Amino acid sequence: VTRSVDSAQSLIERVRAGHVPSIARMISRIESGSDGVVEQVAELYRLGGDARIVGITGPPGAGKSTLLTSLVRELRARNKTVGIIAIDPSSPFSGGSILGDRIRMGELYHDPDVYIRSMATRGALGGLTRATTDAVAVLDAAGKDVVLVETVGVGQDEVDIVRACHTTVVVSAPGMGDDVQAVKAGILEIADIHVVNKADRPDANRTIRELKTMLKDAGELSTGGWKIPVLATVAEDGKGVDELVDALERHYDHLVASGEMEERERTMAAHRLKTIIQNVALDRIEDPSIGPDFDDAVEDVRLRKRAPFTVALDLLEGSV
Ligand SMILES: Nc1nc2c(ncn2[C@@H]2O[C@H](COP(=O)(O)OP(=O)(O)OP(=O)(O)O)[C@@H](O)[C@H]2O)c(=O)[nH]1
Ligand SMILES: [Mg+2]
Repeated sequence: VTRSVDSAQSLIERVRAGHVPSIARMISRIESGSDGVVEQVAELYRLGGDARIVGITGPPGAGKSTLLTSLVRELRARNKTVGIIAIDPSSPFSGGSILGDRIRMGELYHDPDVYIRSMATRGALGGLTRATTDAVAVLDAAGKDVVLVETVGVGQDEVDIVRACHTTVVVSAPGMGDDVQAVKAGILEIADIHVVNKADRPDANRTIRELKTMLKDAGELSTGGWKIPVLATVAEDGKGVDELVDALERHYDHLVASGEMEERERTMAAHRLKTIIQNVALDRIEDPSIGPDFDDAVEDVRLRKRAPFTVALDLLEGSV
């Protein structure tokens, strides 16, 4: 027992030192729910809190992964260490390819100050999983200056990413068709920074104008003293990426100076707690060794013997 405590301790120390294989092992332990991982994550969580967490979201194919690669290059040029969690889009909406990303980000895998990890998307209740947010906490505790979280902006993830990050960057691209209007409408209010990627395309200016008009109409060009920038990038050759890093730094300074940082971190903590409570409650309710039988409860509701709300409360009480 002493030995496993020792090795658990040294794993945490190696993670803290930014040791790449140890970070990888720690995240694998999280993914597989290994013994003692809850305590390890708890310790790492207490040790973290210094990283800037930046969410990158947007419709499939907008160029998020390519932009991420250029963004990391620019951050490294400014001596920042970087962690990346790419939420593996198993959704049918996305053409996201891990293999493609690996080739695209290939050079980054050789830099010991960059750590990249793809993780499966969605828990039982949708959105970012506990494993994903725990992995962010690991990279934070590992001393990464910036942790980037890439998600495909369709549905619940869009809202979730805001509740897990200090700054949210929404990436769109020109010529994505009418449905991009709906996507934009859904993600308009979550962006701290808008990026129109593929600015090398001739129709990029129109997209930028449209986006600015939409923001203006929604009265959201500026919130809490922060003027939401609409930036143009060509992720493939890095054009506009230094302006994006400047904007990220300005936003961070704004959060600190305005006191909004505290508010965001409160939102992040509250959301994490709520998500965990939901997951734990559901796990317990569905575990027949703990509470009343879930399948029996389902039958009672199906046969209308008892009302869903009553049954749900009974299950919750029986599970504690
Ligand atoms: N012309 C042009 N093409 C780009 C640019 N950035 C990315 N692309 C291309 O757009 C395609 C999609 O790029 P990705 O980076 O995989 O896009 P993504 O948003 O990560 O895609 P998903 O992960 O599938 O949602 C690729 O073929 C890229 O080479 C750009 O600035 N200009
Ligand atoms: Mg991608």
